[in-house]
Amino acid sequence: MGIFNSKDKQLEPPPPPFLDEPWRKIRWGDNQAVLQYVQNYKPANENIKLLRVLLYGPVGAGKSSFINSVGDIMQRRMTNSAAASAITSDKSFTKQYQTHKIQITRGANKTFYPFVFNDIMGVENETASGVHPEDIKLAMMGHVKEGYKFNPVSSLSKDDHYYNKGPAPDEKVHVLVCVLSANVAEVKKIILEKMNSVRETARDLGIPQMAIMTNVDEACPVTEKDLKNVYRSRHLKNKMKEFSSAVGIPMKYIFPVKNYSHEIELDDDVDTLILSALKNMINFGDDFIEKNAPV
Ligand SMILES: Nc1nc2c(ncn2[C@@H]2O[C@H](COP(=O)(O)OP(=O)(O)OP(=O)(O)O)[C@@H](O)[C@H]2O)c(=O)[nH]1
Ligand SMILES: [Mg+2]
Repeated sequence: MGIFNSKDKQLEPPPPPFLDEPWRKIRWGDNQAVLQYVQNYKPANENIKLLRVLLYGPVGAGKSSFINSVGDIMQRRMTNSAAASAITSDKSFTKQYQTHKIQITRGANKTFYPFVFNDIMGVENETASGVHPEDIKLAMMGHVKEGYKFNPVSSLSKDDHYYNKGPAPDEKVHVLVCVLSANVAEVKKIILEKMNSVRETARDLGIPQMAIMTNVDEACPVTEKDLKNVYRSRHLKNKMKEFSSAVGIPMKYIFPVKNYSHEIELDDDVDTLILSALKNMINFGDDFIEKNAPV
């Protein structure tokens, strides 16, 4: 039986929540090849030792959790590098500018992967709250020194001790990643405006941009049950389309992920989505390094 409106005219039944075929192909369980690809990565230019990824986005979107999750996957165990918030709040948990490196070997001769992540304070709702968009721009250009404590009221000034006057090529950002949660109804206009001004700067600097959509588990119960449903969920696809038009990043540069949040063991499907996003981050950043680095 169909659904009838007041005039007894039959309405279209709602579309089924699941697509027959996944709309993006991804090789579940083929993590070894991607893991190896990432493990073997070396920046395209030998004058650049590190590929730098900058994550930005609303408070609580999962920026720190994503960095932690990449650390967990690369080190094949649970770690705790970019402490994530344990409670949800509208104030940013991350307060300082910090570079997160991932160890290859532990002990006396520590070595690190040649890609690093910069974690920043979240973009907040009010005008004088959260990270100052100008600080994100300065970070992209490599002017923000490690340990700088974000001040929502004013941006880092040129004579501040934390202002890096002459950033080296690998202190600059090579790929900008917008982080959004699939589990929010709508991103507020003021947040989008702040994010758009960051994107314009990245565009002017030629820095490649992509996005990750976190919390796909919380936003879609069937995906929570089985992460392999992520590209068959109509809801998540619509959510991605919504984000794509809100932030102006094409769908093909948006990657859904589920961050490690409560797990104590690694999971192959969680790893597949995060590695897929990570591989693309590295590739986009490396394209930029190849084009722009000094020879
Ligand atoms: N279920 C689930 N929880 C997540 C996911 N990503 C993040 N979380 C949880 O969401 C909360 C906020 O995550 P954070 O990583 O601290 O977010 P953030 O973007 O760094 O936030 P600020 O530093 O405050 O701007 C934490 O409790 C995480 O465990 C996800 O993909 N799935
Ligand atoms: Mg954080």
